[in-house]
Amino acid sequence: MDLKDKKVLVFGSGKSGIGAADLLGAEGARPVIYDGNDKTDREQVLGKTAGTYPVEFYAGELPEEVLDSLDLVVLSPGVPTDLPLVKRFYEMGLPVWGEVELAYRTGKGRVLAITGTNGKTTTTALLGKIMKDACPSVFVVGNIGTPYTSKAREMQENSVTVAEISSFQLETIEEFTPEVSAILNITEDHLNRHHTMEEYIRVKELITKNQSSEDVCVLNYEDEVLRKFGETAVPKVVYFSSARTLEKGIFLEGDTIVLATENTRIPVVKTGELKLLGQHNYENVMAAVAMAYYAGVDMESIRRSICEFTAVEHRIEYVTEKNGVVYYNDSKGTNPDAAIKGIQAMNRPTYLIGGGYDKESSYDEWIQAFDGKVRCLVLIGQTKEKIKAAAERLGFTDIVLLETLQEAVCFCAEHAKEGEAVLLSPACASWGQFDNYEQRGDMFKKYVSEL
Ligand code: UMA
Repeated sequence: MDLKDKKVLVFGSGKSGIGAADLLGAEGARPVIYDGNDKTDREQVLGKTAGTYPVEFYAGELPEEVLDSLDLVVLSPGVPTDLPLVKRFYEMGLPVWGEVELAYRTGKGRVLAITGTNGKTTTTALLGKIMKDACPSVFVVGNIGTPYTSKAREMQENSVTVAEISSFQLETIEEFTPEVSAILNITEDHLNRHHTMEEYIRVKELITKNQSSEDVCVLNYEDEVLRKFGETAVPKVVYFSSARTLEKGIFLEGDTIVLATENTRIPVVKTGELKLLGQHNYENVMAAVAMAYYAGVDMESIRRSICEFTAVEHRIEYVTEKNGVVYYNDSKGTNPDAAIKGIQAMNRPTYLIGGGYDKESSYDEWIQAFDGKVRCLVLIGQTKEKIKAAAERLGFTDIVLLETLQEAVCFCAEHAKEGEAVLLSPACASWGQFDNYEQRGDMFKKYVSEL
């Protein structure tokens, strides 16, 4: 579609909406920014745009005459596709793209894309580093925090885009085609948005929707759903495994990551040479290595990059030590499965701060993973009563309910003793109390620094 002079509704005025509007404006389209929240401040939103193109703005109700004049709708990831207004767009026959689709159609060069319930940010950042160390023009975009749309116009034919793509973003792709994709794992998350596990799995698998047999998809062999998906997927499948030796693929053998192809067997690295810790991180490393290798990067260069790479902010991030108590920020633990990795990584008795926005998850497995390590579970947010009930049902009763993150930090600081840890790993999204997990993690670090 030639975007010139097209009237395009940009739904959502967050990061993605601003990125999409700026891209559309630069392409000569006429963007209309719309936000369902009627309290959205017009001046604040318009102030974030590039200011180089005419733009309309509406919040709350969208006037009928605007609706009737549209050529295209671009959805922000947070906007559900089954919202009555979105259903109306479909009924009207309007094309509805996600901002990833818009960016893909406007951008140039090769695309490597990663999805999965957990580990995608670390894998994206790591693959981004590998590619940056090997190629002159690399963009790391998507769910990781930099909207894909905000970089699309800078991309050239020789560019490589490394994109973290969430299920929310995959729901609205049409032509988006990564040359190499990866699905790291699929565990229960975002059921309030996708309603059933079947639908969540279907959406995640859409990352391969347009891939041909020339393209590659990297899949986790230890994830039953993905192992099965690999049997029928169209692209060439490369499995990774942290639990067994594979005939072909990439796997952990003892303490060595090995890549085996039809005719070679390459010992890539020993886990002790990596700065990333934990089995889940070795899986992320294997996925990134396989993606880079099949994207044509030299193994010596890959090896150097992965050995240099350190952890991502907000993911089991060491904050500081005060009075013998170590503070960790795992704000990225936005679902029970991610939070299980957080508590598993602790090697001291831990004051665990959890709770937040309700994504209709089950907390049982998370609570079972406490494994005697949690001295006290400090709960905040919408889910606190629900988590408390689940914990008590499972026989865990050292629970404190508080209102704010600041109160939680102060409580932990007052009670934790030398040799213990305080871990923010909420098992829930931050929405309701914070804009996003980054803000929640930043506030945690601020409150800790003020102790
Ligand atoms: N809005 C509506 N109606 C709705 C829902 C939202 O009008 O029904 C409006 C809100 O009022 C708000 C705006 O949309 O003004 C927010 O849009 P958004 O929720 O899409 O958020 P962005 O700021 O654009 O950030 C999005 C991603 N957010 C979500 O997917 C919820 C960010 O992922 C991503 O980093 C960013 O685009 C850049 O690509 C965050 C996330 O939490 C990190 N992702 C989920 C996750 O990782 O689990 C999927």
